[in-house]
Amino acid sequence: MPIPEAEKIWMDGELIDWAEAKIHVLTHTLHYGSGVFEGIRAYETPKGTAVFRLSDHIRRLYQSAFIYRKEIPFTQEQLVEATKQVVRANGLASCYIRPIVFRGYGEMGLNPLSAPVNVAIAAWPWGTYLGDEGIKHGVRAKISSFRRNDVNHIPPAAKACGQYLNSILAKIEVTEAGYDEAILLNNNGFVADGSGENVFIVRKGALYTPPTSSGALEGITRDSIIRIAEDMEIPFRERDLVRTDLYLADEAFFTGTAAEVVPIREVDDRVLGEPGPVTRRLQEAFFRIVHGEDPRYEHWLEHV
Ligand code: PPE
Repeated sequence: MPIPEAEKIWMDGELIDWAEAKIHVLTHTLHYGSGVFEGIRAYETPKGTAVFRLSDHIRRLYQSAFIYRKEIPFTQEQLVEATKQVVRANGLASCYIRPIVFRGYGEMGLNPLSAPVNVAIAAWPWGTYLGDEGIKHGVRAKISSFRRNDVNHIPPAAKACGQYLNSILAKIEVTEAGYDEAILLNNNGFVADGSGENVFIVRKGALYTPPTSSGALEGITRDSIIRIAEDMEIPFRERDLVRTDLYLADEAFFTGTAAEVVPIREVDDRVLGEPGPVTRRLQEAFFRIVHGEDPRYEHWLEHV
């Protein structure tokens, strides 16, 4: 996807011009993937632009950094404020926001602890991640032959730059084969998540998603959907899923900040069909909430 340019990027405490947000070629994270990042969305609401669950995203950014013993030279409150500032400064009514905390220039080698820590926050307009058709009619998913990073190899609990090589391998494999999105199994053969999404299925009216111990990221959209489903009294359980649970599901869908809520129409050429009623209800509720049309979930919206 070509990035549509916005005007300003926040870097280490100040707003600078988009074109000036550059780093040295010997930046530690460029070589070793030692950064951590977040993906956040802001939406237009009747009360102005609001960032969806911003504080929860920033909290997860600090948790990712904590796993890699990286100290972020700002407080969480400062990064929450900086994120809002980026959205305001670019005049974006709705956008995708990418905070990244990376090991900067000054040290090489695998012990990162003395390398500097830099922080940048960028925002730009990003439409549907898996296509407008996909969000309406569902996407074709394929299980990748690459397995999800094991919890004791590159812990999926941290949203770290380097771990996305795993997603990249899976995404290339399945998109080159003509599918829209990859699903990764873990080393034990259980479903973990999509290349950049969590996975849910519906069977006999109940909702299931794999536990984070499977290697699934503790997604903020995942958590939102679980809470919305509970409020709708849709039975829900975290449970290990095998590939045939996906084949035999009545409905299936992906969740993620970039992807939002996307129905899965096919898995490995087994046709599940058009989005089912539970997926539809959850998807509609999600879009109403992020657009500020459901007062019960106002607390998830952080206005800029
Ligand atoms: N699993 C993975 C592997 C993942 O990368 C994401 C987010 C999720 C689940 C869903 O998490 P959440 O966004 O908190 O609901 N993926 C981010 C990056 C996507 C990209 O292409 O870059 C995102 O959606 O922002």
